[in-house]
Amino acid sequence: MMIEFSPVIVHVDMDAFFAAVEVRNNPHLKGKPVIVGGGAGQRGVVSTCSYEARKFGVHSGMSAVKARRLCPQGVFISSGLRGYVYVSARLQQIFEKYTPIVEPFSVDEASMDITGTEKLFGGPIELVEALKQEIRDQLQLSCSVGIAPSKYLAKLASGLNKPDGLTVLDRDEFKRIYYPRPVDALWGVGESTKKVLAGKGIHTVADLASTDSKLLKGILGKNGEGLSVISQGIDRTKAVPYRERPHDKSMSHETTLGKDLQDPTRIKATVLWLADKVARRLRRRGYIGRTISVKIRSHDFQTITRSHTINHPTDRCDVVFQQAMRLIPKEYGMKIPVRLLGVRMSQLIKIRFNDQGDETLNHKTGESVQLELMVNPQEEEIGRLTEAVDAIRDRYGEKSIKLAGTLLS
Ligand code: TTP
Ligand code: MG
Repeated sequence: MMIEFSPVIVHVDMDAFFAAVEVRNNPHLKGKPVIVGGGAGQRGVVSTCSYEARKFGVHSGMSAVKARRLCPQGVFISSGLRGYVYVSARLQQIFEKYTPIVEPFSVDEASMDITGTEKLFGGPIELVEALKQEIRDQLQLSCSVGIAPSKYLAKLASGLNKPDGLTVLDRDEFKRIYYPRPVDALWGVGESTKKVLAGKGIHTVADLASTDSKLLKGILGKNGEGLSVISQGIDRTKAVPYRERPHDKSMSHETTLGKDLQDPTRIKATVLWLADKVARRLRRRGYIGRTISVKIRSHDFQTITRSHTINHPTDRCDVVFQQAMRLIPKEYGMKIPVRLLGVRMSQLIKIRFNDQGDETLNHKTGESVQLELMVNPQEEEIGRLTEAVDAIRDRYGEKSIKLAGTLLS
């Protein structure tokens, strides 16, 4: 297809990402049905699986027990999240060689606005071919790519010819392919929306596109309008590079102390409370972060900040707390009374998502697409504790549990 549209948006989605990284790291697994998550002795769910395993009907989110039944010869592997996050960061660097406008979408997906820059590579298709080749050469991984006039269409296109696909989708082609399909062929439309729409006689994407947007708003609330636009193949949202995303750049929390603190124990308790707030927000929104910063204002309004970047990104309160404490110069709280304390996490990496996108990420409903984090037993223990604490707070509110150390403050 000739590419005559503008802007030109490219969406890259790695093929069987976690499984592909495992196969690359263990070449004897090549060609085998590899299933990540729910490994030996593990309960839980499948994070993803190789295309060989998909032939047996195994898919993401399925219980490991069922996967074993469908594919007894499958090679089950615990996920090594840190390795995947590292590959994800390498991918981001490669994308940025082709255009400065790269918007990460999840651990293995990104949108790129290549409008204008494609000329440097001879055209959009040539650019994407060069990109795919570079990913193959540098990372020994394959991806599927969509090229379209919008982010949404590019995302859909990337899924049309998996694995190792390259698909161009303009608006006319979108209508031709999607209009006859059921509404849940659209990305972001799940079972419950499908049911509600079916109750109103709306079954196909074409039905959706021809329904008045006000009517859809009446049926689905705020999301109805968005869905109406998208069903017509229209999406005007721009790709926003990571660095420019205001909400996702960093997460922080600070507090002005009731009275200037000159008590190291209380400083410690306050930092723990702040670290807990920040870590919890990271988990809730599906991020891990690498850079921890503290902000300290002394009684005379002098403010200092200190930061440190750790090797393994984290969303854990205890790690954030320890790093934050190390960053606070000893004299604060001893000789110098403290007025304000803040903890910030930046260099964030998105590791969890749900099919509603970021804004509606719900800790509970997001669980079905949660990455399975397999770490050493001690970390796993802390992880379980963290999950339990999160669950109680989700149910009974922020104040229902306090970390022991913060009871002081
Ligand atoms: P996806 O891109 O949805 O899946 P995939 O890359 O494994 O396979 P595909 O070729 O169809 O794109 O997700 C990327 C990674 O995110 C995936 O490898 C594992 C993780 N993930 C989970 O842990 N749980 C989930 O439910 C899903 C959907 C993904
Ligand atoms: Mg993928």
